[in-house]
Amino acid sequence: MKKLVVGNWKMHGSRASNAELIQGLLAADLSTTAPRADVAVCPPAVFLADVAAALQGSAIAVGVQDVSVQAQGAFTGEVAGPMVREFGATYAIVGHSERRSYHAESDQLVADKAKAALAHGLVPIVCVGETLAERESGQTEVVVGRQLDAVIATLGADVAKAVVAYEPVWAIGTGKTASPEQAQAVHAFLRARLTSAQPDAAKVPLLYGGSVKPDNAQVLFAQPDIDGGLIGGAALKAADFAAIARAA
Ligand code: G2H
Repeated sequence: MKKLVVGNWKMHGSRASNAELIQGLLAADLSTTAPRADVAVCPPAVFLADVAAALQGSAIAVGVQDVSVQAQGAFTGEVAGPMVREFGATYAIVGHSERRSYHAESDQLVADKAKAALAHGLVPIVCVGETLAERESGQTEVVVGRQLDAVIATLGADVAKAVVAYEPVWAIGTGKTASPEQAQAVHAFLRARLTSAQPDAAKVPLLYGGSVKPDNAQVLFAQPDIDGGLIGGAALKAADFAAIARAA
């Protein structure tokens, strides 16, 4: 399977810094220097049009970091799938742990967002992951299984069209990375859960996220059930992001 490497810019950047970052990514010529990876970046929604225009014709796709469950209407502050499609988005991250914790997004809301993304022509990148306390109390599979089950139940056979990202909360932006063995074990669990629910979902790309850097990407991506990465901090430096894509 071709790897998928997605940059999650979170709430970083300005028009000037984005232009510089994109210039660096285009100069890295990822279509030839990272041929084993599909690559995408997810800027803050307000920059989507700029970034999509700057990357048009390149090998780098664009996505958003969240999407509304609604298509339009009186939902102040929300951004809908058809709107971001119009501005060139291909992917929508849903259920990132920062949204689950800071915005109280439930498993069902995340699943509904994944469904809305698909309905509007976006590929949902559904994030799941456990906190440190949950891992230490042996609850990792219970937590990620519950998060994934909501998506399986809501999407049905369409879950095969989604991407799933395993992001242990304790490894996000902390510099702590799950060991390749820890990540692989959870990915194998997620693969089995998906496949037993929907045989077609065996091919759902499973991304790892959480302090992926150029120096740990290769060993993570070499694991049999790790199909790529969701990259935060290291996606803000063109050289680092390009090196991670090349590690695929
Ligand atoms: C996890 C990841 C990107 P970072 O949130 O989604 O960020 O690579 O900075 O840990």
